[in-house]
Amino acid sequence: MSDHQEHIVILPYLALGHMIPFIALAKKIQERTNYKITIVSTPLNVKYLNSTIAKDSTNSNNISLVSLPYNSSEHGLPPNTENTEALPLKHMVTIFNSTLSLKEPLQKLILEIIEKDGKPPLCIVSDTFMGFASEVARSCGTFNVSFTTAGAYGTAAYVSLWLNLPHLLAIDGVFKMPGFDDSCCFFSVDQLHPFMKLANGDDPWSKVVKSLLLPSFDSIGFLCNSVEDIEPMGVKAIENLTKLPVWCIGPLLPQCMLKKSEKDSIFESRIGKEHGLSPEECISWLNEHPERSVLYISFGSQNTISTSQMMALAMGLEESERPFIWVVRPPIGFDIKGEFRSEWLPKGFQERVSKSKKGLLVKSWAPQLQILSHSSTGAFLTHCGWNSVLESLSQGVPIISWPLAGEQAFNSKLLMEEMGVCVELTKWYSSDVDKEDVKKVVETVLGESGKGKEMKEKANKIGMCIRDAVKEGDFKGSSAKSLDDFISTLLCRRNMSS
Ligand SMILES: *[C@@H]1O[C@H](CO)[C@@H](O)[C@H](O)[C@H]1NC(C)=O
Ligand SMILES: *[C@@H]1O[C@H](CO)[C@@H](O)[C@H](O)[C@H]1NC(C)=O
Ligand SMILES: *[C@@H]1O[C@H](CO)[C@@H](O)[C@H](O)[C@H]1NC(C)=O
Ligand SMILES: *[C@@H]1O[C@H](CO)[C@@H](O)[C@H](O)[C@H]1NC(C)=O
Ligand SMILES: *[C@@H]1O[C@H](CO)[C@@H](O)[C@H](O)[C@H]1NC(C)=O
Ligand SMILES: CC(=O)N[C@H]1CO[C@H](CO)[C@@H](O)[C@@H]1O
Repeated sequence: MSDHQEHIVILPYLALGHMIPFIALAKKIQERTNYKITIVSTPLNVKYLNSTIAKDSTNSNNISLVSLPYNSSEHGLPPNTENTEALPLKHMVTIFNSTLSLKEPLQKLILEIIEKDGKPPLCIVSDTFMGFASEVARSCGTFNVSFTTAGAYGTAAYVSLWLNLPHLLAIDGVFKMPGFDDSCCFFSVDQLHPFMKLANGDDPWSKVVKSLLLPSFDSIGFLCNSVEDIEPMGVKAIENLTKLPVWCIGPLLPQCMLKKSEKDSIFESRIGKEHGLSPEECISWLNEHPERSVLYISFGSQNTISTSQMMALAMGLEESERPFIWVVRPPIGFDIKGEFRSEWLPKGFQERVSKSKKGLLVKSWAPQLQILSHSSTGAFLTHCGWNSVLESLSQGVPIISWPLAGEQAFNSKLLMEEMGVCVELTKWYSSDVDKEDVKKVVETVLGESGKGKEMKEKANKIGMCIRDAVKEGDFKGSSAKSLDDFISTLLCRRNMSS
């Protein structure tokens, strides 16, 4: 390797929803700078990352993968469990905590890199949940940067909640979220995931999450997979909480979604996932439906709902008579990778909706990007994971939210209150949902007039803003400029310290 070539080491959290934007970030920095990038993870995740990167013909040899020793059994996790996908909820805090064991091996790796390159890497970009990388960076003479794969608003609320526990002071179920501007600082205890509601500083979740997040404040700044103009109050809140600069460099989405004109001709598959349904089949089904008429339903790769919720959703959909594509995954209590069973849905549901062409049930994974960018798609019922939110908004598709984990209810609040592009159907696993609720919300959001029309217009505007943010060339968008600024800040710091 040449003496001048810079090297960046990146460390994603052990979840697919985090690794996907990390790979996109690595590619983006690599293409822009030609720096060498090393992605670090555990053995099985590296195997997965390797297979997804290998499938991508545009990858140069300058992105490499290194695995750190990790054995899930030694942490009390099921054997060969190295990421959160399909991991039962009760183990979630254990896998979080287990990541601390990567600290020493990471340090050893950085020292090896220094020996090989003759200088420290330019920086370590670590997931906000891997704050311990800050200490490793310092001890090795480099800089630490925190990358949050969630949105700015969701990140700020999530971090503030765990670090400050403001809900303990709630009055009538409402509390102020420290760090947020006074105009948008009121949050409701209802918006808290059951684990957060119980957090009091002494429970395992509070202790573990705090110990992982807090060291991230000791970095030189935060990278965020978002666009500053779509959630300025979130960006301000992170700056206010951390006293660090925030670079919004998102959305980290495939190119085909960001250039409206090309989207119909490009079939880029979602990395690492085998489709249950080919994009072509999906498109031809969508082609048979009027513009903006179809509801797309998916709760992501990590989450699922209960059997009774599935029943209510199915009945509500059938009564609404709106066409839908539904990615059906086994409900809670069933093996997430198991076979589909018809008893999860009302009797005869599948046959009826298939015969009437009202519904398309997809049993593993749907080509989400193609569906969202199709003009027949009118709304997205989603758990509000940030990747799904960005995918939907980038295409101007309004959202029906059903938060299930993490910071998702904060995302839903942002989408409803600040952006006006969303209606919330219900929350979490245990909540009751009625077929009438489903019907009502679907009617509202897909409605051609009133609130539905308003939401569509707002979503279109936000979509344009998102696509503009990543434009390169003479009229660079805000995220492209922000990425330039990030890289020049690193170089500047390197020069100051050497
Ligand atoms: C990645 O896969 C290739 C084969 O496709 C293999 O030669 C290589 O050793 C793998 N690298 C890692 C880090 O697993
Ligand atoms: C990797 O980076 C080096 C230094 O800039 C460059 O010479 C080389 O062509 C790059 N390799 C690939 C495969 O892009
Ligand atoms: C992981 O640890 C368990 C228990 O200590 C051991 O039985 C197993 O062989 C280890 N697995 C690997 C891949 O080293
Ligand atoms: C920063 O956070 C504090 C404490 O929550 C709050 O009072 C203040 O208004 C915030 N400042 C800005 C600019 O948002
Ligand atoms: C987290 O891991 C450490 C060992 O690294 C252990 O001492 C601690 O008890 C664990 N905490 C929880 C809540 O599992
Ligand atoms: C833990 C650590 O190394 N923190 C450093 C991160 O970067 C800032 C800015 O350079 C330093 O002040 C911290 O000490």
